[in-house]
Amino acid sequence: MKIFFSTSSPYVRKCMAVAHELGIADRIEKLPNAAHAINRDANIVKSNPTGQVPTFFCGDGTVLFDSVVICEYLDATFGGKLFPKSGRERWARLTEHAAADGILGAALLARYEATLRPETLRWPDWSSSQLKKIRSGVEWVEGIAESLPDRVDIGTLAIGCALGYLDFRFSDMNWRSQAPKAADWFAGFSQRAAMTATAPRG
Ligand SMILES: N[C@@H](CCC(=O)N[C@@H](CS)C(=O)NCC(=O)O)C(=O)O
Repeated sequence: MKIFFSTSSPYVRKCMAVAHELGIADRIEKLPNAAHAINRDANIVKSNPTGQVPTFFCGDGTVLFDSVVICEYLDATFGGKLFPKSGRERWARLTEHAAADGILGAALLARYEATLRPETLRWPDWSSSQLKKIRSGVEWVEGIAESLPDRVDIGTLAIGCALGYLDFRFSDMNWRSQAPKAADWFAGFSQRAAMTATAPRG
């Protein structure tokens, strides 16, 4: 198995954290690439029309994207313990996954605005609206924080990666002051081997 990888991508991190929890991370070869929202990497585009990381090669010719699909594929193929199979538990965990990815989507857009868009073309209302989305996502996580302890599943892994990305790229936001219960949970969860092994860099 192979993955177009990045040490700074929270979506790649989520896939690799899932792989670590399933005990198969060392079976995934990390492929270098130059994923970039403006200067797209044609080599990724050959396999994934979005040109984004993560892009995953199953080893039998199948290519998977995006991270939501890759995470569920890994779990279904190598253990089946991180995604509940059916019922309310499943929808709850998938909704947590979506909330975490919602935080990340807004965070990435805000970052691109601040780092990629030429300064003269920047639109402050755009950035502040993405920051509001991040904040309402964090508030949502705080609302379910009492359900997080003692769970290792796609919901907690995705939320852990999203909060970790805020620490990595948006430390000025001080999300912990807005979400003290989630912060307490995150302090412990981020010490899991799957989280320390995938901590963002770059
Ligand atoms: N929805 C995608 C998002 C992936 C994504 O945004 N990846 C970023 C890196 S964190 C990327 O490849 N950016 C380059 C681009 O957008 O072209 C997923 O869940 O995998």
